[in-house]
Amino acid sequence: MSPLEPAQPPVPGADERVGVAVVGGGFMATVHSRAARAARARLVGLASSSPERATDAASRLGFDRAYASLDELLADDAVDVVHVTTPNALHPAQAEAALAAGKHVVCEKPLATTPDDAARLAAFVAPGGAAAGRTATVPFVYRYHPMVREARARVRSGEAGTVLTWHGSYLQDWLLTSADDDWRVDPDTGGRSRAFADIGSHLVDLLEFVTGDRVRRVAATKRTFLPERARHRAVETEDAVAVTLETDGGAVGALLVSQVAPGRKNRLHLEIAGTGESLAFDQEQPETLWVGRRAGTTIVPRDADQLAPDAARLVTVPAGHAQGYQDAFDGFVADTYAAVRGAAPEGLPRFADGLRAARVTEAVMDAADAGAWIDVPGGER
Ligand code: SOE
Repeated sequence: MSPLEPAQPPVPGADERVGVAVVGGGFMATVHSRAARAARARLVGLASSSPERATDAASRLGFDRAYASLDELLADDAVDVVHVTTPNALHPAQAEAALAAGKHVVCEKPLATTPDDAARLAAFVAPGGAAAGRTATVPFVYRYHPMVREARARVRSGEAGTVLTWHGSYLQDWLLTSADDDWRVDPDTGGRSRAFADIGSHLVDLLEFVTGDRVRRVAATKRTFLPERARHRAVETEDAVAVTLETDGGAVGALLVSQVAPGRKNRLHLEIAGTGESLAFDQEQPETLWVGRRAGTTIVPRDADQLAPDAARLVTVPAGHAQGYQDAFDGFVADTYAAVRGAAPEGLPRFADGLRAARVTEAVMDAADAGAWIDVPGGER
């Protein structure tokens, strides 16, 4: 890896379009590219695992050109922001190379497969780091559902009261059978944790984001129900994990994360109970927030006129017209590019948040392996 040299970050002028390149050509490259286009960026080019794949993905996703290599991409002065959408194990080297080349970076989660690598990346862009001032974000995109912001605003205003309990689950079924396979299954490409790093990290990020509280320690149990898959004969990464937790603020919580839950496609559900009200959000029903009080319950609709300002600003289509996953991604990418231009958008998930997720993930895996409570190191947010 090349050493980082201090460099002035490229800041496009107000009337210039942000120049974007993507590394990777899979599902997430498609989602990132759509969001970049929605934010009126210029889709400059794309690099993938081979020149042929890059050519195919660049033309499919509407980029001006394909690059034969990451080095070629990084040498292109027309690129202001690099989106890293490759398998997890490649993130640290590619994100670091992009920062060293003077680019702003959006790096898919997990930011890195070890806390040490995530800490190194976060330190580069922290004040005093070699790439300080550069925008470096991680797509914890569920923060960009307006109803998540509404829940957060109700905690921040005191309306929800003191938060007593957290519970939540993130359930999928795309890895349900031994015929289902993916690079995430293999620790060499995906990292030590699969289900928790891939989706449990979203759940904890959201709970910490909404409550402003932090996980202090965890106990966990995990299972690999399918030890053999189509291309992987000795699977070690977890299909499911259950976590009990305590927070700095004195709340207790329980979480279930599974990629083998039939019928659940992408069901993130979280609920917090405060002394004033309970708040529940379901990613498969993102148009509403359930608010429970002892005197009765309310279903709050995604109607900008009824929401807190930070929630209302993310409403992009009128009430009654569905707004979902890609819209959340679009909001995240739009805020990233606003930060590139010098703004400080509220709640933008940055590399420090990627480091936080890496630390929580490591603690959950350690707790499951040891059968003991494990403290989550803090201090980076
Ligand atoms: C696959 O599990 C996946 O695409 C995750 O990698 C994303 O982070 C999540 O948003 C949807 O599911």
